[in-house]
Amino acid sequence: MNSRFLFFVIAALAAHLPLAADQGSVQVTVKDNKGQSVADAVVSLLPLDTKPILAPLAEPVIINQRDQEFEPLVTPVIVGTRIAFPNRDAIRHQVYSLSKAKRFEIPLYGPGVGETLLFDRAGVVALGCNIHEWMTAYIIVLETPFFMKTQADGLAALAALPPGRYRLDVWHSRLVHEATREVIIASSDVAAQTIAITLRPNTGKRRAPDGLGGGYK
Ligand SMILES: [Cu+2]
Repeated sequence: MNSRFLFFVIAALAAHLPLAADQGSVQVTVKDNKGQSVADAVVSLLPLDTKPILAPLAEPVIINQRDQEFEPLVTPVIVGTRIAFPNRDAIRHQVYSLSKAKRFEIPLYGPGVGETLLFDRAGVVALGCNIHEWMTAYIIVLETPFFMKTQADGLAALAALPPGRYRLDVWHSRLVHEATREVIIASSDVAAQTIAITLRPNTGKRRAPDGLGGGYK
């Protein structure tokens, strides 16, 4: 192959490959109506002009049961993801959900990996434990690969977004009103969005009561 031909082929390929510069990003800051940063909110972007490629991880995502709590509290996943619920405590738990997106009950089980379940419907799955009524967690099953959970600073930064129109949604377990808006992502651009949400007061006990001494065995 002569070198001029090779150069031509490479140049032609480069012209058709999407370059990094053709992708946009967005930084979303979620605050409550008092201006405080909100952690554990899920920011997702659903493309409105194209169907996103949904490629769930091959390995199950893990939600632990540790010290009589689910960990993490909030787990966003792509539809079609499998999730395992290992019990890291010395006592038994009984994980269940009554949510429309996944109704299930795993029989009482002790320390170990337990069952792995497939989450194949979009929606919010609220988890509970039949033994320890304070145990709560949420799985957010999404029909888009573009999502992120906010950290303590309320920030979710999403990169490598194909340019176009998106529906931006913010979910939080104590959200009062739906928080959604349309955004346009342009290439090599960082769009900044600040979203103020109203939250119900946090009345739920998150941690196991002190001195419970192991609970149900
Ligand atoms: Cu439990």
